[in-house]
Amino acid sequence: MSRRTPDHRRAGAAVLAAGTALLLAGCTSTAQPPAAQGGGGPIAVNAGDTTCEVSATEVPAGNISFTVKNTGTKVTEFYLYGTGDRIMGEVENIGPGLSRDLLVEVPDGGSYTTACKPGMVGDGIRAPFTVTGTAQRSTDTNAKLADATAGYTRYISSQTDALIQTTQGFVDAVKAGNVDQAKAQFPTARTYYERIEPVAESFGDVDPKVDGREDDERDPGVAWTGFHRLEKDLWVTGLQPDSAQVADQLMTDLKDLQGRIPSLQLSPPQLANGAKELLDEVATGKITGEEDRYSHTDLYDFKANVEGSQAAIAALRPVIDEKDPNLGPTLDQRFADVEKLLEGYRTPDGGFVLYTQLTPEDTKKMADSVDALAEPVSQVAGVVTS
Ligand SMILES: [Cu+2]
Repeated sequence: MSRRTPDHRRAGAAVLAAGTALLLAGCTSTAQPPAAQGGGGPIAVNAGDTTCEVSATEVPAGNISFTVKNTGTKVTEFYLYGTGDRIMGEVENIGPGLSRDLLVEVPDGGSYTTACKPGMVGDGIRAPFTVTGTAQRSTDTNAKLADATAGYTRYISSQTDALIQTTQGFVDAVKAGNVDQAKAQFPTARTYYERIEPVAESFGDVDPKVDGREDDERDPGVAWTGFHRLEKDLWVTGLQPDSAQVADQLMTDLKDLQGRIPSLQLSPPQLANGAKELLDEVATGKITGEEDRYSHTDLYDFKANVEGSQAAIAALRPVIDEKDPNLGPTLDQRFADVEKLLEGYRTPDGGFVLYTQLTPEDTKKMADSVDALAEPVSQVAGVVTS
């Protein structure tokens, strides 16, 4: 999670689907073309410090695209929520003056909510948003897209199972007061969470409990819980009278997450958006050392975020290859470049060096390499829905 960290990096050129139009003629997909909105283009969102102007508030069901421009002075984010604040789509970390695109598949008509969150805190500036009619799900009309989401859902499910198992070991060590063992297990248990973080975030209330930071905004009376609270206990303050209780709560919250996976119904743009979000997480949370600020085990999370991003892209790969044959090899190369760079920071025991051992040149190289990867990844949502 990276809600509070300003984005100092350049915005990747998130041009959706540019250059794919020519390929459409030979494309065998039966998916419907993106619905026209607001005169055919994407819906423009002007996100200011106190305003959130959305150029259309009623659109037909189908693929809906937004271009979010930050016209304010704070880093902002934009959400489309369904019932119960279920996140249909989001873009985070939009710096002042920057624009980012968001493509969301909304097959069911009904009442939705748009929200800009200047400063990336609180409930945001909200407005009702209506989707009319119904559209066929792209996974109902395109077998390759159906395979992609089914394959990725299996990945999510296996990662969640492993997360429960490894976190149990970590929780047991905390409860036994075995600090060394708990410290050793902390980065490993987190790996499974960091690989699937966008899915956990889509459930809204899970991620703040599991992965929240001490300085995150919480409702009055809500205590700071989760991995990072225990990280502080283990590395800084020593185990506290309520550490065991926090550890048990972490398991409860993760089992809650696991229980929600069977009802997960992911759309292809969500896979692509999630792959991009994971790279944003790397840029804003790991390369800054912000996420694991007590243990400095950020590179484990970095690796896990990249692996999770790669898994989502891999699931979509047959569709990518069908629609834009040049994109897949570029993605392969950029993932390989990041992987190679990270491998240079391994320790003899198979782990990673601590964040505090990195020089500014190291983190600069990492940021550049992740930027270079984020650019083709940001094209995937547009390509797979074209
Ligand atoms: Cu995180």
